[in-house]
Amino acid sequence: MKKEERVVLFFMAILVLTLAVFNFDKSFGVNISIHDSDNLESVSNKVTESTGGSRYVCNINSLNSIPVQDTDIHVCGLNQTGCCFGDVDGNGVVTAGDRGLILANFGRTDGELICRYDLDGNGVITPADRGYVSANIGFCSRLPDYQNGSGCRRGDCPDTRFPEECSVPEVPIYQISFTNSTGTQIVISPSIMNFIEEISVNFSILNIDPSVTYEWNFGSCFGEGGWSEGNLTNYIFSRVGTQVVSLVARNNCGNSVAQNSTYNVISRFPLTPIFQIYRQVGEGRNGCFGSWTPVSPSTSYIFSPNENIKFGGVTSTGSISNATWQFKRFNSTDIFFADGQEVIQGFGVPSNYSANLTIQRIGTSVRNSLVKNFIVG
Ligand SMILES: [Ca+2]
Ligand SMILES: [Ca+2]
Repeated sequence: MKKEERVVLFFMAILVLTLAVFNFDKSFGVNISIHDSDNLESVSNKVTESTGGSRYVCNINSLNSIPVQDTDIHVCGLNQTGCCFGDVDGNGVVTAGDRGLILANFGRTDGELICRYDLDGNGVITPADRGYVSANIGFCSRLPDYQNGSGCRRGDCPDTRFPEECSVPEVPIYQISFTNSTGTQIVISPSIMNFIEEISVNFSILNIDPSVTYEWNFGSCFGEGGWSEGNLTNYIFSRVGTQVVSLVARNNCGNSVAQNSTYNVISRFPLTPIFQIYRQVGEGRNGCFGSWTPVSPSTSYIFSPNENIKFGGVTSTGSISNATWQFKRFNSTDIFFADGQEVIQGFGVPSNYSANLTIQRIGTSVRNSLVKNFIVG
């Protein structure tokens, strides 16, 4: 099929799905009956998972395991232990003894130590911090914001004394489109999660982060193996049914966001039941039926009682979820059922019969049927 034809078909299908007015199934022969006019239901199943870190937040109360019992950060326990600015040993009072702990930690860079002993909030533990103890001896002042769990420092947020641990990539948002015959990109509505098979579908990240790599995996392998990298890619879905598009965004420190989205891939052909009736040729061996030859109405479908007859519907088109057969004997309540696109059946009672093949479209209750008559006698 030429590219232009594919594009036209694709565009037509989008119209069908968008407007829900025109229905492919209404354009077929007299033997086809339509039981329902539902369209394919959309699939929009997205699952997102992420891995990654954040920035250390200095919280003296939590370091001292003291529950906050009030919105006032100053009231953090019945005995208020740990709440007084400068009481670095947490014994409830600010004394000269607290200076010793600061001295013991001069120059240390661990986040928790900076939190406890960097009393002037400049990011390093130096002799200057001891001066804040001296100035608060005998008092119980509120903790400054750079010690009270606010994550800020003197009103500036975040508290940049603590390095940012590697962040998690933003959840990627992508657009789905295809290119029409004039080279114009046609964006597919996000609410329509159906693709037409054998059409090249474009995926492009909208919130591109240059420091992030994007890896795509497509449910059914095709071409380059069903995967791709980059913020812009395309894929041809070649298998009808439900398929998953998985997108992983990973930054240079290895944190990632993975997102799986499920879509319907629908046949580019309308739902059309087609079947042939076959006569067995010769005798089969080893449990096999032997070979078959198609019979045509011009030679009449006449079979012997109990003769094996093959009803082959594998050439039916469309997004088929299942195929069922009903064989009825004329002027009788006898009815035989069978499942599958191809069945082999014999009939003992000489009579006229009808074979009815019904196929159903994936994800819907849309069914189309084809009936042919044959004779056993
Ligand atoms: Ca103390
Ligand atoms: Ca300091």
